[in-house]
Amino acid sequence: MLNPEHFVQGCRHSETGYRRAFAACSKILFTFAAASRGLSFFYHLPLRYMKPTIFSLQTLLRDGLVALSLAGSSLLSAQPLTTQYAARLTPPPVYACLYTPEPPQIDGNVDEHVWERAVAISQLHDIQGEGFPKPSLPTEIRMLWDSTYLYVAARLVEPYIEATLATHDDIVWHENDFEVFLDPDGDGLGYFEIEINALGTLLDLQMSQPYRSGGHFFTAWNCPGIRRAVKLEGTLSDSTQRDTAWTIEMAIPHRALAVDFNDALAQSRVWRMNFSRVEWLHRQGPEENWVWAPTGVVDIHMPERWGYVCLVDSLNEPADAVKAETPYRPDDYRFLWLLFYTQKDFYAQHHRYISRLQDFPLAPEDFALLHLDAAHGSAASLPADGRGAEPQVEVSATPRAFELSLRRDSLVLVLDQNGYFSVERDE
Ligand SMILES: [Ca+2]
Ligand SMILES: [Ca+2]
Ligand SMILES: [Ca+2]
Repeated sequence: MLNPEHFVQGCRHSETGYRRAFAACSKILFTFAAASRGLSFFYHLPLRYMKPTIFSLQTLLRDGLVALSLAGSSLLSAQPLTTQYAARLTPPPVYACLYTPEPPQIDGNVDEHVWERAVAISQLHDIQGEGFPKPSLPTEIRMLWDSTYLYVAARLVEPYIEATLATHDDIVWHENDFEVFLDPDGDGLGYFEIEINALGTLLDLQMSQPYRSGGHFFTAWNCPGIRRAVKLEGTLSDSTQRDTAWTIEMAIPHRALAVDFNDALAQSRVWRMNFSRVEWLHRQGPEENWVWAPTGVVDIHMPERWGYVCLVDSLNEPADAVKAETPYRPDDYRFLWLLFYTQKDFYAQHHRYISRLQDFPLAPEDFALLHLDAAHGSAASLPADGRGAEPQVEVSATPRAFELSLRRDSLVLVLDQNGYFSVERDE
């Protein structure tokens, strides 16, 4: 029998293989120290305005920072990349998930006092994000955690509660459902999906990697030890009566999400998660996909777009005073993903990846993500020796594979062509 966990380990091993291969590739380094000296603006201008840049190019070449190439300029459009990919670059939500000394009773009642302290997510969005209709029915979601479980409570306002699929691992999203997506280690691979309908029927599966990277799903994975309960404020599948809502309570064991023999908690206290509510407003479809963190396209399998769920220890502070912190700058991460999306579109056109940073059609506006002009990384705030807050971006590629990295201080964010993301500490 195929063990999904082994498969995920296999994936990771092959990822390591790729990364070794990359190490042999020639690497091109562009240091944003140039930007801190006010040069990046001029460096990127040549793609559009050749004339005024001669002096700046000379300066750059004198600094030995770049050898300019316009090979990537066929992707050039009138807009900066951050505008072209704006729907996929909105900041994901960040949620402070509070520790609870007292576990909630998994009985479908989400009004018990334990839940009162949990922060409520009360606004879902169309999966495509801004500019698309807001969900017509309210949903409220809360989370808590302890040393054994992640707890999820949801209340879905629903005038007609319907569900007929009753067998475990039925495709419950063919009817109205509630879905939880979990990538505890945030590496974009080996993540989990748990869906439930108003009958309490579960569809639980593990994904090797997103479909865009050739991923497969394993419904044979049955979230071990999960506890759940559903409660109806109304009657099931009875169209003669108007209903109010249905509620869900889940206790998901950390150990059920373990990869590489690690407890998910030991791997990370900041999980990547999303919630989706599939609502068939019209029987013939298409279905609505209302999500916590919009991905920007009709594809939930973009773990890089999911929310950050920070499992915080705080017991005594009021929930809204608890600070949720991500383990790296989300904007640095988004900059890497901007390069990723550009690579994928470039590959679709040219059947090869861009191998040098200077070949990306980046505009000065795109560097705003790196906060070079903001308090964090302005020229004025950078240390005189050029080290410290300035980020360095590295691109290496073969025609069919690539690796992107962004180093800021001792933290290195790494992303490859499969969307495999890792954080390395370079002491
Ligand atoms: Ca309860
Ligand atoms: Ca993962
Ligand atoms: Ca399953």
